[in-house]
Formats: sequence, C-alpha cells, structure tokens
Amino acid sequence: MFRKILIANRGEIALRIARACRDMGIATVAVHSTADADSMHVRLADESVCIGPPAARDSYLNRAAILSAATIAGADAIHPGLGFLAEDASFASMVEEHGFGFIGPTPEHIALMGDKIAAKRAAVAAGLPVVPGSDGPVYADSEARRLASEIGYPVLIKAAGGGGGKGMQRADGPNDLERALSVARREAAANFGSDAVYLERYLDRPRHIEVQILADHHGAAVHLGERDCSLQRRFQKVLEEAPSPALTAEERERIGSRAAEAVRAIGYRGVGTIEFLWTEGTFYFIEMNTRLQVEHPITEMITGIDLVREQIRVAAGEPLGYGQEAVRFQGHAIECRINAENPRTFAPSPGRVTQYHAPGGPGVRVDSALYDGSFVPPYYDSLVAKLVVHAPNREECRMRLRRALGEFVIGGIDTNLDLHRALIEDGDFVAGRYDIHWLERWMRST
Ligand code: MV4
Repeated sequence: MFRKILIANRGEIALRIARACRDMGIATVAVHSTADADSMHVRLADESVCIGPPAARDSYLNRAAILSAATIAGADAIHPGLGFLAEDASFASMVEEHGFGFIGPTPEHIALMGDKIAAKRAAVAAGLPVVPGSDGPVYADSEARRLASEIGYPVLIKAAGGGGGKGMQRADGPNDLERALSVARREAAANFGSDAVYLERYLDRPRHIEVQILADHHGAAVHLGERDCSLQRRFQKVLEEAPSPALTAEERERIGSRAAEAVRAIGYRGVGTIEFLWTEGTFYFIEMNTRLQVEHPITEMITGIDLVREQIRVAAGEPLGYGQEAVRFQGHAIECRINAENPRTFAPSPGRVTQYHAPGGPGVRVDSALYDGSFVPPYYDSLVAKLVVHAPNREECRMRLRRALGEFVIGGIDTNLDLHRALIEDGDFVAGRYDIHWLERWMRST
C-alpha cells in the first residue's frame, strides 16, 4: 500500500481524497496555488506545497511543479482527483516515468477513451450498444451526406476529440448538413486541435444514465449501479440521483453486468463511468470517463462502498476481494451541486463567505471546503459544496433533501441553493419524469 499520496487538486474533491487517505492511515500532501494558501484542503492535509500562481495553467495544470512537489515531499503516489489533469494521458505517463504510482487507469486507457471514435469502437467490440452512426471519422461532405441519409435525420455531428458537448452540431435535413459539418469541424479544430468528426443519429429526449464500474489489476470488475444525471444546464450537471427513477431492477442488472463485462474485456483498471443515453427502454453508449466523478457520493450512499478507498486500493495492486453478489443496493440518494453563482445570470459569484452553516442529521452528507470566513477565488470551478442525501426510498430522500436545503446557510456569496429548493418541489421532479432537456425548459418557464 502507498505510504504518502500527493493530491493534485483543490476544493471539496481534495478534501474527499484526504479523508479516504486518513481513514487508510496514508499520509497526504496537498498542493495549492497562491490563491489557495488558506484553503481547507491545505489545512486538512499532513503537509502542503505551493505550486504556483492563481491561474490553473500555472499551478493545478503545471505538471512539472506537481512532480517536483511529489519528489520534494517524498510521496509514492499521485491522485489527480477530477478535472485538471485527471484525464490527461501524458500526465499519467509522466507520473509513472518518475516512479510514482498513478491513482487512475493506464495512460493507454485514458487516451483510448479520450478519442471518442476509438472509445465507441472499443465499446462495440466489448459488446455495448452504441448510437447508430458512422463507425469512424467522416471526411468528405459527400460521404457525410450518404451516411446521414442511411442513419436518418436529424443527425448529430460530434468531434472525435470532444466530449461535454463542445463542437456538437445537429443537422435536421440534407440542406442543413454542409453548414453543420463546417461549424463542427471548425469548433473541433479550435477546441481539440483536430477537425475529425463523426456522425450519430440524434436522440430526441433521452435521459443521461451512467454506470459506475470498479476494476482491479487482476481481471476482476464489478458495477455499482447507475446514476441519473439528466438534470443539467449547458452540459453542467445540477442534480443527480441513484438509482435512476426510470429503470426497472432488470434493466439495472442488465446494463450493469454488460458494463462490468465490457471493462473486463478491455482490461480496464480503476474506477470508471460508462455514459449512456437512454430512451424508450434502450441504452446507447456515448462515452466513458476514466476518473472519479463529482457525483460519486450518491453511489457510495446506496452501496455503502467507499469509492476513493477502493480506487486507492486497486491502484496499489490489491485485489478487489469481492464479486458482484457482494454489491447490494440500498435506498435512494440525491446530490445537489451547490455553485457560487448569480441566481439570474449564472455568472460565477466568487468572494468572502461571511456565514456558513451546513445541514446534518440522518442521511445527510456535505462535501465542501467552505468554512466561515473562507474565500471563494474567481479562478476555478464554481462548485462549492455537494449536498448528498440518502433515505430508504426516493420520496423520503426528497423530503430529507428539502429539510437539508432548508438548513443550509451560505452567506456573503450568491449560490444556487434557491434553485434546488424550487426544483425539488416541481411535480415532474417529484414524479421522476424528466429528460436531458427538462431543466433548461423548466428554468425558462419559471
Ligand atoms: C447526444 C445527444 C443526442 N443524440 N448524442 C452532449 C454531451 C456529450 N457528452 C453527448 N451529448 C449528447 N449526445 C446523440 N446521438 C444529446 C446529447 C446531449 C446531452 C447528453 C447528456 C447530458 C446532457 C445533454 C444535453 C444536451 C445534449
């Protein structure tokens, strides 16, 4: 097992990792920018190293500074957390070349899933259902035209290097295709350094359902059920829940076992998330994330499994030690992402936190680096707290969430707490009746 882990991240996720390390008796090294010198993640770690000025590219994305910090502090492994360098295959390689353990999958698996076309091909080979489309990059407009009429309109043009919605263009018919292709290629080239695009049938109102998997270095893999992440605005998730209110127990078991089978087939190791679009009882693979995710706590709540502990254990080469039959699902969990943002414009709202009171009580967990008097810097993601609630069933979970949202006080900065308070009272939410476009429609109408 590792003795000392450097956490190459900040905020609530750095705290989450430090807590798992402490539970395991592993020493921790925090890294921080000059803007984060007084941050909770620095206070909670055993030691800390300043790695650069506020801008992320000069600090949390500064590979050389992070590797130097790990060397100076005598760490034997690096946990990348999420965002920043977590899905950077070259960083994972560098970490290993410098003799540190990388707490994540192999650089090859990160690179494979970063290329959305290669990922889709791997998914097909591993037996996962995918969205019908081109089975590779589309070059000539004439080829795109032929493929699109085969697939059927509307079609979606996606960037091979994409993900997260960037460089996606819909074409509703043949007259629209040339424009959509050129816009998609231009955006792909500008954002990902490659203008490679591929085509898919456009799914109209799907749900976004993702399956959590966990695999060791010895060929064992389990799934930990799914999360419904359909409630999002501009590709930013707002509220997630597990299990999905849309799935039957049979659907859950079927997609979960296929996901676990697929990661065994590709030799994947570590934690990972397989993303599907789901509509009318059918799953379509779209992408795989090769990192711990923001919403992992809802899976921890319904399975009782500490995902970060398991991630560290398998990265150190330990066998999983249990099979699928040992994974039991209990109750329902919901996560609200609390952002420092203006409730009308959604612009980030950095500043001094003048008052902080987190809710507690049965079934309530808050992951946050905020404290009375803490400062939310303007340089990073606006997520400042995750409110995670667990109860025996969905309605009791919603009632607990209402109670917890009522107790939560964050003063001095704007937050989306009121958005969550209103959202969970809506009849469609109460009924679990929503798709990936529902929240944006609801926000326009309220
Ligand atoms: C789609 C789709 C409809 N049909 N693919 C957006 C982000 C990227 N990861 C995949 N995305 C989508 N792919 C097909 N063939 C609709 C979306 C999509 C979406 C997906 C998940 C969560 C929120 C979304 C919001 C808008 C569009």
